[in-house]
Amino acid sequence: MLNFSDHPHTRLNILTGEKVLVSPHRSKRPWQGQVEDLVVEQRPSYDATCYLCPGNKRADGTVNPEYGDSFVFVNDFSALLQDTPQGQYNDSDLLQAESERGICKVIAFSPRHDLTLPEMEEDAIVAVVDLWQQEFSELAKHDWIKYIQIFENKGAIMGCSNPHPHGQIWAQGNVPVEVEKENAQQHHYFVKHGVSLLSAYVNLEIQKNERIIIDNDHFIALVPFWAAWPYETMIVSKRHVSSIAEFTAEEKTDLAKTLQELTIRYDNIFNTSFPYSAGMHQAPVNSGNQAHWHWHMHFYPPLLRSATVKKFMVGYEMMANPQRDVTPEYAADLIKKQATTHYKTRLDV
Ligand code: H2U
Ligand code: ZN
Repeated sequence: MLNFSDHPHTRLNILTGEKVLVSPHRSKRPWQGQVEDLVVEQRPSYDATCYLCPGNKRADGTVNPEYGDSFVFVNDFSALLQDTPQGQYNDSDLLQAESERGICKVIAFSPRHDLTLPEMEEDAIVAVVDLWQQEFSELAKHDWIKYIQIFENKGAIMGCSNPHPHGQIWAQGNVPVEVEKENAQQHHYFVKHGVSLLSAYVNLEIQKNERIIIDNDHFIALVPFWAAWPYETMIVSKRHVSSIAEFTAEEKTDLAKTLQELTIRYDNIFNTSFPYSAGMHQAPVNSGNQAHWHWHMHFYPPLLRSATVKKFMVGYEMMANPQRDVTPEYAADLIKKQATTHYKTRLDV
């Protein structure tokens, strides 16, 4: 009989309809490799050469204000532009292209150059969540915008250009591929069962309690059953809301708490600033009824065995489908074992 911790098997990602290959027999050896010494990388709280620090000049010559909490501006090297002319190119069925309009923004999470989300105070993280909500609602007022992607690249290994804590928002005129996949899966489930796919999934996970890391009044953080990255997690709102625009003040506070605890646990795994790409998936805007959508946030961290040994998605993963060794249950257990106080604070003891 199939045993998840011994036998190679595939798991279905119900959000995308794709599969992941799990090969637990390959990881009988201890998994958590080298843990870094508790040496704290010191950054100044202000860096005169940083384009995100208050009062500094950015690439386009603009001077940042002396901002207090968080600060948002249009990306000086935006990948999408608002004034792009509309156009299509179709040469037979084979060569197809379409213009894409959009607005790209950068959000500095804090005026402090030396902090990261897990090191910020809860109130300061609430201010970031408030700004995300505000930006989402403002961008959605453009009726041509159909999707708003809020995300963060953290750490040089993820291509993050600057250690000053920041994220990005890209809003665009079409729904991108990953969101389209989740849209189809959630729609199918909602029409068939009358509840959102993620409400049903979270209820089942609460019953099983094998992959849950955080469970508070308004949010669950867990390692999804179908996680592909070693330490992949997902935050899901307990209430079925389709976007961040619907969060109440209480929910925003709980989201800030969840983000803080999850990222502290991450940092504690290898006593390092844990890199990841994280982003919210939520309903397309200006696109009619989106009742099937359920807000959630994915965390895709690249690390495998230590602060420097990353998991490569290559070979079989590129050609066939993602593959992992240890089970999602094992990863959840490991993240759950981490302390909820940041390792850097332990140095002060
Ligand atoms: P990362 O989140 O990948 O670090 O990207 C930060 C963005 O900041 C990047 O998209 C922008 C870059 O275009 N940027 C500015 O808007 N102004 C600057 O002065 C430098 C970088
Ligand atoms: Zn800075």
